[in-house]
Amino acid sequence: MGEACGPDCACGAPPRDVLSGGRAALPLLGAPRTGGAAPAGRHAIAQARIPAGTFVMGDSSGDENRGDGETPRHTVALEGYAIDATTVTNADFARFVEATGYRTEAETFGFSAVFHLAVSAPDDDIMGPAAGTPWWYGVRGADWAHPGGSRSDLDGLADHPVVHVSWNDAAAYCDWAGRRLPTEAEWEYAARGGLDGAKYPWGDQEPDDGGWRTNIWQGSFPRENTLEDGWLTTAPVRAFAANGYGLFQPVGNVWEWCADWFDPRAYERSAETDPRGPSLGMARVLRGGSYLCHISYCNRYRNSARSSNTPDSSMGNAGFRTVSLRTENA
Ligand SMILES: [Ca+2]
Ligand SMILES: [Ca+2]
Ligand SMILES: [Cu+2]
Repeated sequence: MGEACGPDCACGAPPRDVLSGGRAALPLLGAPRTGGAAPAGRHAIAQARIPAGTFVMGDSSGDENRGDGETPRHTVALEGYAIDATTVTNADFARFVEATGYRTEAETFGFSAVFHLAVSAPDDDIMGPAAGTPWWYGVRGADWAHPGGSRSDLDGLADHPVVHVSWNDAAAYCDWAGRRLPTEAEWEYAARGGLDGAKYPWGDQEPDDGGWRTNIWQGSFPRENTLEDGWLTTAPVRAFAANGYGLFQPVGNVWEWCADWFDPRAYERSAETDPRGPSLGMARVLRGGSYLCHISYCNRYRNSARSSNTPDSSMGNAGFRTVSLRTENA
């Protein structure tokens, strides 16, 4: 069960300054980030074409987490766009780093958030459990290439989602690749796969109905995972069937950064056409839930579920997918 985490607690990691014990986290010196100056990169991810159209955004099933602002439901119209069929993989992100020398914020700050059962690091690297969510540890040396800490690597994980990337890191990848992050509305419209008002990308059946349909948690959170879906942490990005638009695992596996600032009241004043969220904020939107979602404490493996974190935060269960630039929209 949820231990110190209440019913409104999401399975994302706490913000970076909470992980570092409530002190403002400072970047290590001598760690300049690059990425903008390199020539545009090759973005190799297969695309799903999303047709122009109108949909009802927000919770239709009554399962909303009220504090997250999944309602009021409202009608949204979007132009067509192309979205990555999968989240950006470790292999994709490695091409970006190799081409640009980019250093992620997990590297420049020197730590990232790792789920306790996924830590692979000497004790000295472990900064201690996070207040309120003791299954999250700040781990020095954890980054996209060392997802469990300094004793881990990417062996066998080339086709898994890149994780430990902050919103700022995701935006840097997009700049290089000639892409952008989806707006929250674009993300939800694509996740729905053409099934209006459904709870999940595949419809209204529960995720274990007829075999597991995505990668979440089974068993007793946060200690015992019975692995019925096959995966403790990340799964390969194509491990489960795609939705009606061809998107793999929009819900489950890893949280996905969106372009928008997060505000739980954003839907009360949303634009009807191509909404882009609040103009200011403290945290960016995360969508889709993760391998840590479980019905007992975080049911955010749903189309309308919302969460957020600060733009410099990173964790082992959040990544991103990208969309075409607006000038390229068909
Ligand atoms: Ca799982
Ligand atoms: Ca996902
Ligand atoms: Cu969750």
